[in-house]
Amino acid sequence: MSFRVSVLTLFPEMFPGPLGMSLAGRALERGNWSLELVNLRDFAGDRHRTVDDTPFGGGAGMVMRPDIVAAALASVDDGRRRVFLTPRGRRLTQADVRGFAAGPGIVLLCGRYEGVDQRAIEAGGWDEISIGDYVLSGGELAGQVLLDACVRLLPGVMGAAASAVEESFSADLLEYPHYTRPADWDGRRVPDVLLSGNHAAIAAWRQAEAENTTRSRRPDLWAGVGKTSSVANPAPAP
Ligand code: 9D3
Repeated sequence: MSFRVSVLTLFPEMFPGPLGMSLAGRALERGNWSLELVNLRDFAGDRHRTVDDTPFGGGAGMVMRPDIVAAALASVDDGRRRVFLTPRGRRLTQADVRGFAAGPGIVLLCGRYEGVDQRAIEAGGWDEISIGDYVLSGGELAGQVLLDACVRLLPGVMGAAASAVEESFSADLLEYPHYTRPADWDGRRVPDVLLSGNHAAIAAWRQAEAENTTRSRRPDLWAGVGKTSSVANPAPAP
């Protein structure tokens, strides 16, 4: 029972891209997930394989035709969640990712041009998702970000130890800082507490660091945590 991904795109050569390497790549080879690429241009009816047209009402740029998008979706549709990557979408969260990864798979639509005809988005039941407030050239990289986040959660991909850690630490705090050898690097010393062997003190220091960093860098996350510090704050944020 492998996670099935279908991607509708004008640039199928962009896949698997980085998803063919490392953790996601090994998972793809092992069959934890599968990747089907659908070239939207294959659903054009004319000699020039046209997939876009000028916007009704005027304005710059081109719009992807609804009949092309609908035909491409019909060629893969089997009840999986449908996600359209678009700057107009709601922001992707880890909760969304968990939901996608828990299902049988996902159909992605990667937009190009100024957008996709709104009727195709509504008729197809597409969930509209953005990965953040910056402008990309198209939906393909955003789709790869979403898939990377999903694939690492699939059963058997990360290994039991890492998965258990993942579950117990939900993403409500930023991580504490990490250090390794050498203990003194160019006069920059690792915090003494980490060399002390006092595991309770180390745990308290890490918790305080995580809380201070979250409070100063991500007040939005900190507000969501809905608690004040569980310990005194011996480690001020940098
Ligand atoms: C000139 C008007 N543009 C709005 C700022 C339109 C537009 C910009 C970028 C239309 C499409 C795109 C391409 N971006 C995506 O397809 C996209 C995206 C993104 O740009 N940022 C964050 N998430 C995503 S998901 C898909």
